[in-house]
Order: sequence, then structure tokens, then C-alpha cells
Amino acid sequence: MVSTIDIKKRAIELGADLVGIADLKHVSGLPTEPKDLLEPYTNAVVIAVAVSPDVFEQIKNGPTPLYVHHYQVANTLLDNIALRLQNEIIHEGFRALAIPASLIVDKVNWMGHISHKAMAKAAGLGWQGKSLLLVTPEYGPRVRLATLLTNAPLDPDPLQSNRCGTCNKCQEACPAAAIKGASWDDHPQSREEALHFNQCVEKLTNDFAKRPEIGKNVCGVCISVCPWGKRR
Ligand code: B12
Ligand code: SF4
Ligand code: SF4
Repeated sequence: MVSTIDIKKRAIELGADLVGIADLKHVSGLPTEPKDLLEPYTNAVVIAVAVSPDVFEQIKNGPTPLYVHHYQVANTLLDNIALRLQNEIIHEGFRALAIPASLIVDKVNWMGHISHKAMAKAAGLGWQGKSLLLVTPEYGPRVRLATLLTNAPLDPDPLQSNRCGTCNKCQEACPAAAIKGASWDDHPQSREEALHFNQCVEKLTNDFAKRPEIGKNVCGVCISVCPWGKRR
């Protein structure tokens, strides 16, 4: 029988730094690809892998080759943990589906299968800060995320409230001036409420990704300046 405590222990054993359970009722209306992705499932196991603080301390105005490498390895670790948990849950007779850590499935609208940030928030791992990133009390936004959908009967974790307060460090530091500084108790109604979205996309795709030593749509500045990540 799959139990909440066993799944959480197993995720940590496999290399997750944080794990939480979401009741999918909290995310009804969230856009997914395909549209009925969530239908067979009742819960999500959301896992986070922390990225080394020293990687972020090297980030000043843009990404470093070291960050690109750690970002890719963290994605692979997340995909491995999620796939192994998925198969173990299936062996117990339930449905389970690991959602890739960082796959863009709609390149026009810049969407994955589902927003891991929204799922992590629903699983009580943290809140979506002014940067729109998932901020955790333990590691700030210095985590990468993945989601495992399942119909196994698991106990959901309590939600966390927004703790950005009067801070606006990410807004001040953003090299694309993309962060508007808006705040919310639950979640923004659109990405545009939080960001000048196209300015962020433009900076990542037409500047950072075109640098030969980077080659990916990464940045890391709004992650590195967040005081919740520096507390560790
Ligand atoms: C496409 C993509 C991008 C695009 C678009 C980003 C974006 N903001 O959507 C680009 C290339 C610009 C990008 C940039 C970055 N990305 Co990116 N990206 C993704 C990817 C693959 C899909 C995101 C997606 O589908 N968004 C869809 C929108 C609608 O979701 P959203 O942004 O969470 O915002 C909405 C919901 O959260 C909603 N919401 C929250 N709760 C609820 C509940 C309900 C009911 C409803 C209706 C809505 C709702 O409110 C928002 C408005 O609708 C994810 C991986 C994944 N599958 O999640 C990584 C991911 C979001 N990226 C990540 C990161 C770190 C970055 C960057 C910092 C770059 C970098 N690696 O250095 C920047 C940050 C930009 C920013 N400030 O948001 C991490 C975030 C980790 C974290 N701690 O939060 C992710 C989760 C990858 C991972 N596996 O860890 N990214
Ligand atoms: S990823 Fe970079 S450009 Fe985009 S919001 Fe964060 S700091 Fe700004
Ligand atoms: S830098 Fe400040 S405003 Fe931005 S997400 Fe972190 S705590 Fe929130």
C-alpha cells in the first residue's frame, strides 16, 4: 500500500531536498497540456532539488556556464527521482505520471505540460514571489522542481502564505526590468500581472541564449538576489 510518509521518505532517499503533496482541487482551472491532463488524478507529489548557493553567488548580471551545467544536472536528477517514484506507485496498482522538469511543449505561449511553480505552491512548498518564482522558506527560489501526478490516496500538505513583504530586490536587479513588483496572497491572475513577460523572454532568448558559453534560455538573477535564498 502506498503511504504518504513512505513516498516522502523515498523521494528524499532518491535525492529530493523537499517534497510536498498537493490536492489537485487547489489547481482546478490551471492551464495544462493537454487540457484534460489532470483528469485521471487526485493528487500531485511535488519535489524540489536545491542548487548550490555558491553557483548563485557567482551570478551577477546574467548566467554563468557553471549555472547552465548545474541547471541541466538538477533537471536530470528531478526527472530520475520522479520516474522512479512513478514506477514504484504503478507497481502498487495506482496511476502515476511524471511531468518533465523543464520541457517546453508550447513554444508559442511558452508553456510546459503544467506549471511546477503552481503545483509546488499547492503542495505547500512555498509561495510565488514577486519574481513569479516559487520561493521556499528553506532555500528561497534556489530550487528546481518537478511534479508527479497520481490517483494514490495521499494526505495533502497545508498551504504557505506569501512572505515577500516590502522586499523588491528581484525587481531592482532584473536586467530586463521585467518584474513589476506586484504581490498577491494566493496567485496572480496572469503572468503579465507579475511580469513584463516579453521583456524577460526577449532577454533570455535574444541575449543570454545567444552567448556561446550559455546557449540556453536561463538567467538566474532574480533567483540569486532573493534574501530567502541567501539566508541558508
Ligand atoms: C516555459 C518556461 C519558461 C519561459 C516562460 C516563464 C514563465 N514565467 O512562464 C521562460 C523561458 C521565459 C522561462 C524563464 C525562467 N524560468 Co522557466 N520554465 C518554463 C517551464 C518549462 C514552463 C512554465 C509554464 O508552463 N508556465 C505557465 C504559466 C501559466 O505558469 P506560471 O508561470 O506558474 O504562472 C501562473 C500560474 O502559476 C498561476 N497560478 C498559480 N497557482 C494557480 C492556481 C490556479 C487555479 C490558476 C488558474 C493559476 C495559478 O498564476 C500564474 C498566472 O496564471 C517551467 C517548467 C514547468 N513545467 O513548470 C520552467 C520553470 C518555471 N522555470 C524556472 C526558472 C528557474 C526560470 C528562470 C529563472 C530562468 C533560469 N532558469 O534561470 C526564468 C524566470 C522567469 C520568471 N521570472 O518567471 C523554474 C522555476 C523554479 C522556481 N524556483 O520557481 C521552472 C519551474 C523549471 C524547474 N523545473 O524548476 N521559463
Ligand atoms: S529571469 Fe532574468 S530577465 Fe527574467 S525576470 Fe528573472 S531576472 Fe528578469
Ligand atoms: S527577492 Fe524579495 S520580492 Fe523578490 S521573490 Fe524574493 S522575497 Fe519576494
